[in-house]
Amino acid sequence: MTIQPTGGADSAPLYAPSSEIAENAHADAARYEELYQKSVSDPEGFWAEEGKRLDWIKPFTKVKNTSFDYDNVSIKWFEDGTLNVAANCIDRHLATRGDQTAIIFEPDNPDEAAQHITYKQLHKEVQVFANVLKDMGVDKGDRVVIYLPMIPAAAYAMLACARIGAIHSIVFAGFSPDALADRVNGCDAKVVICSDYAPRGGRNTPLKSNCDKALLRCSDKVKLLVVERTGAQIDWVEGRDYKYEDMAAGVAPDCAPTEVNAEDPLFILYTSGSTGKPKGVVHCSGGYLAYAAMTHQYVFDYQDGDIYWCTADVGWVTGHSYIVYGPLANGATTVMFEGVPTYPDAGRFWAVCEKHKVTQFYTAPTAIRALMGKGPEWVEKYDLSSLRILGSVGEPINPEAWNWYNENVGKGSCPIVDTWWQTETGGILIAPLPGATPTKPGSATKPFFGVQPVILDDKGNELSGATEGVLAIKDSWPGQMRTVWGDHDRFVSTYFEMFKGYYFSGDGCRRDADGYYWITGRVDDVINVSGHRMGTAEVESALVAHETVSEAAVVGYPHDIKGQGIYCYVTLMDGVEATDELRAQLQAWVRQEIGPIAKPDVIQWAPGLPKTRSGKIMRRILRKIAENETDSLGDTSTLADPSVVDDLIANRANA
Ligand code: 6R9
Repeated sequence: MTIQPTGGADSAPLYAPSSEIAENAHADAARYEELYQKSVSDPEGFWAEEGKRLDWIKPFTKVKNTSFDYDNVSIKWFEDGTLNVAANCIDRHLATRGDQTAIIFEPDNPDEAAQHITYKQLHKEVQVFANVLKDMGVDKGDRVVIYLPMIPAAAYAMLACARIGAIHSIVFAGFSPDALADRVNGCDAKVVICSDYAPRGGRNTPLKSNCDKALLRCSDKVKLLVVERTGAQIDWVEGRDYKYEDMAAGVAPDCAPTEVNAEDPLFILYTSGSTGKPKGVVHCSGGYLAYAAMTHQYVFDYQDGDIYWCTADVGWVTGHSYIVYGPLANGATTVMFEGVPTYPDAGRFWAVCEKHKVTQFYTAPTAIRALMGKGPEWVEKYDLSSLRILGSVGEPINPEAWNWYNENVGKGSCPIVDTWWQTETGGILIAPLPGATPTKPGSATKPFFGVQPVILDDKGNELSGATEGVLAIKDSWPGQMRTVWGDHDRFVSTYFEMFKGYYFSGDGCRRDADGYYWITGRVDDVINVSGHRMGTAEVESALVAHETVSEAAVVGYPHDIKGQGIYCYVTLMDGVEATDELRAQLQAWVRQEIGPIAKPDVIQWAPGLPKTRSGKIMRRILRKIAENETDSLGDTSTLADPSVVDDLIANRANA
């Protein structure tokens, strides 16, 4: 059985789901239409029903209370219901699937044995972890920062927080001590959880020692809980540091779930915006979990017995919603992979799919492009017949990568779900449903239930039919973020100010004649490097923090594997010599300040930057130069000194 491309309304090929997939899926085309219509014509009724997919301690009577009105932005779902998120992800499955595997842990080193953790074991581990946190003084509403590799303890720690009503904030284990300290301080965390080391791709990141450095910049009340991963040597600060294994041996085995309100925060996740300071995106308990669970079930067509694998890291929102919360709320078996796609070789993903008989595989275009470059032989070595559905997330997937994924990994018979969403949206907003939506390579296709995308012009007018503009959403959905931690005004001004009455996504988008959505990338100063979001301002402020740098401007440029690369224009202090050595130093500096993902790909020395007479850097021009589109620079006459542009073009670095 092969999926045959047939023509859509435009020239893009259209891949219809096979009848076998459509018949067995949670939704076929007719069902999608019916449910979608209901979800937008009667959101109250639709979500009242969907809210029941969770176990409530006190059932909700109010469903939706949301306003996108600029003067009164407020989002509440199921607001008078109470529940416990960990009980929904674990306890309620015990009677029916206690011995089923909840988490398959696949370590970085393929010679190390995988672990199969059942729901019963997960229940035990999470209760003990919760009691350890309580012992350390963590109460309902307190913040806990988690800085862990992709090991089961990361899931235990998240669920332990949820069990006692504490709010977790995960910091990606690839972030630097400075980035970690900013986030610990930003949410005023009581406890930080780390491991001794983080094995990844055969290397070992010293997480404990990173914490030691970070905590020098934090309140001395912050406690550090250290989980053992490798057992290698670490330093110890008496009175501040707690060894998890010792603590766990001394606590009670049972911990009753704490009752929380649907609108109590479940987690904070810091993400980049167009200004320098990351925002603490707040997600709450009830609506988020219902939405994560529902999207996981429908978009991946999750069925009992499936082995679902999302290759993201729990440090990103994809790991929150689609490794831990969504799958576990659905009683699924979810794979946690500690490693990287190319270690020990470029066949690792497929080796893991074969080994665990993975049915749904969800990854990022950057990984696909990297593996594509290694040749199809790495895929062909493995038996991938267990795969049923493939997913993509993080950035637009280019049709070449889509086709390669479809032909080599899916063997032409696995629907590809290209899922568009954001840290802010909590769950998938635009994506095909495997049994319902014919796909087009490069399009995220159609909205999920309850989601009303609109395309606006730059004045905020809704455009109809086939068109292009910015992507906004017309009404709330339960997984939506509620606020920016500690700064509700920033929440309102970032997402609701520019286009009144809508949630503004920050993405550009095209809609074709079939009503399909094609995301064209960010329209703000956010760049997307290997699927990781980064504010150009963050890289700029790291650069100017270096003693030799007087000014810096950073833009994205097309990069074959990463999607976008980081291109920096740097003006040095008077008297500093521009050498290749200094260039390497600055690259290392940014890497150390933010983390390896932020390492500049290109640094071009810029004796001057193109500025308007009021002193604003004209990034549009810098972007064009970085993209090597110097013949379409547009109007440069408003520049204070147009000659700087000629110099930048003449000395353009070869990216
Ligand atoms: C889930 C996640 C969000 C930004 C988003 C957009 C880009 C994500 C995409 C996509 C095209 C897709 N993005 N998925 N662009 N097609 N399927 O990635 O969250 O890290 O917050 O990034 O990523 O630009 O605005 P986050």
